[in-house]
Amino acid sequence: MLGGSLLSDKTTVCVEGNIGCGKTTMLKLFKDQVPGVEVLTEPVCKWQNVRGHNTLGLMYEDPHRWSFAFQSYLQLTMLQNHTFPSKQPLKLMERSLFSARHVFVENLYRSNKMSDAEYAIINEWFDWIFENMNLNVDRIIYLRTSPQKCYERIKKRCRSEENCIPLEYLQQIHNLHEEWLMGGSKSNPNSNVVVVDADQPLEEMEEIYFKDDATLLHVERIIEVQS
Ligand code: TTP
Ligand code: MG
Repeated sequence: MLGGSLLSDKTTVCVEGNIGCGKTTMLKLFKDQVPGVEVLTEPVCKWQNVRGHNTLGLMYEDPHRWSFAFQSYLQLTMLQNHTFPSKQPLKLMERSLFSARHVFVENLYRSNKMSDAEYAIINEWFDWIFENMNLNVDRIIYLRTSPQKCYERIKKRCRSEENCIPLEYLQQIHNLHEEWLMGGSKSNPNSNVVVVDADQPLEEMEEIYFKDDATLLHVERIIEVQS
């Protein structure tokens, strides 16, 4: 899954972790404080307005009916970010095609919200894209949180579509992140994953990102190597 050398022209790092773990907050910090980084936050607003349709809302209201359509569109928007030509040496992306597939689609299928045929079609698309397009991901930063913390943060931020998310759903999403990024699973064979304990208050995470040698500094070194 992961490929490319850190010495290649462009480096792509994807930030992953449960819903509400602090991905966007982290990306904003990088955008403001680290030169040479192109930050691509997740296009949630696109999902909320596909030619006037709030597909994120539809998916939460009736996942059996809408999850396939939603994940199909989401896959397109992720591909748009993967192929976005970065002007900076480091492209920092919120999420990826890989978490959409290995976490969210997988969860919808395992919880019987996506049918066998829908799952097969999404996977045909995913496999074709993976095999035919150069999705260069050099590193994943995994913001690892407890589902309980994410639950509290989601309640606090009040994204209206997410009012109905139960703790149990966050536990499932957490488990699949763990399976994908920590389990040495087949879906992530050559993993280059930096794990960050992101349970601390978001305000305190800044200190961790900018002081912890294993995370932010590592990314800065990538920029240094290239410049
Ligand atoms: P996240 O991708 O987890 O983004 P976030 O902004 O909630 O995370 P953070 O606070 O860490 O920045 O989820 C965004 C919403 O989209 C959330 O309601 C879950 C949903 N989603 C899916 O249903 N399927 C998917 O494949 C993805 C990537 C997200
Ligand atoms: Mg976000």
